[in-house]
Amino acid sequence: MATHDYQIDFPILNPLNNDKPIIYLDTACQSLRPRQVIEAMNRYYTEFPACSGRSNHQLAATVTRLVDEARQQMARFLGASRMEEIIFTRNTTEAINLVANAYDFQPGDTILIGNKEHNSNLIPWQMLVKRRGVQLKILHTLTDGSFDLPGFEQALADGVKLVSFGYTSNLDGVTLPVEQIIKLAHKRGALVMLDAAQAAPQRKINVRALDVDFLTLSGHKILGPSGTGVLYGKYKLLDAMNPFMVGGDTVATSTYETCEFLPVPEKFEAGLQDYAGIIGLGEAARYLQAVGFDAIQKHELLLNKIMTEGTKDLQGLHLIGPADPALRSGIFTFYLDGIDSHRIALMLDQMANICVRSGQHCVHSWFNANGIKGSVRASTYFYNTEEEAELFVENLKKIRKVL
Ligand code: ALA
Repeated sequence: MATHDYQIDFPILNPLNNDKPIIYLDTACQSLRPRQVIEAMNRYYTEFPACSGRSNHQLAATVTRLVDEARQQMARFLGASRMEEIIFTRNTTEAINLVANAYDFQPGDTILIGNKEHNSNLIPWQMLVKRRGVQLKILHTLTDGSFDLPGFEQALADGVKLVSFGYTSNLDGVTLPVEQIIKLAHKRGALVMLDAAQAAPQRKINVRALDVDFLTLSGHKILGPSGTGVLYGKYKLLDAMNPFMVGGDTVATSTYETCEFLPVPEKFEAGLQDYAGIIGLGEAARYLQAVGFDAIQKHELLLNKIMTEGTKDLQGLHLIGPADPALRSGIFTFYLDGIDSHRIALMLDQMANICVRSGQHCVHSWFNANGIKGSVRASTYFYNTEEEAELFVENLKKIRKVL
């Protein structure tokens, strides 16, 4: 992969702009954005900074057209059958909250999630337990960290309304066998939602081929603007759901007593939207498709191998997740005996401009259950080079030597 050619597109990586290059290994939190995305957003603010779907003047008509194009782009990106199945949200968190609050869950319904879920796929369900009397069940991974298919089948046999799993874990990078999961769940009449926030940046997703009922992603992890995201849902399901947030542009008309809601997707997109963000997100999807997911996966594996092999003899290093880097996508999460993870992250930053994330990565429940205080997560993408992965290893060794 010609990583250096891509780096030119990312302002903080472009060597022409920076004498002290940043080594950005925090893509699992937020990816960087190429200039094409930034320029698409700037065009909105400079050339047609108006509303979509409301006013009739020329600026508004341009925004309406570009928002429609972005929706079509995201529908193609996910393989949706129609663009109305794409709901723009602020992020994955909002998309999951939308389903949790708008789907007609009944007291006693069971929601099944995994034991490594991000807080965004845990807390909305905990709230439903309190507010609507649903039951929340947790499926634990097997001792080797792999998905417990027999345990899953057993849980389904007990009756489950919705299964909601992280497609790829933001903690250890492990991807679930989603095809099998969806088939088994549907056989037992359960709906499936996939949190694809970490999967969408590195694999081709086809919601129709998967037959998944709901799927969420965050724009900021796929080269898109902060504060953008998508909820995909099968049209029939979305159509039957009540809106979550209500207000302007969700209704066809209203009286003082009542209102008539617009169809999907408008009924789920209340108020003025982040038009620059939506247009930028469409551009991000276009850019990512041009890079290609096969190339991204191959490159992530190359870098993860360098980090895994380079640190395997480091005294007191504990890897979180499987030893084989091929099972961890672009994620390398670890802790070092005797050194606070935040201290490691600060030292990497100060010593070599290496940006990583430290702490519990919004998966507090897993860390608390396992009695682990925190960890350091280095996450790579196609814009990282082999030399950067080697520098990460080198600096980690230096830290181990001095502490
Ligand atoms: N989910 C994001 C992360 O893992 C915030 O860093």
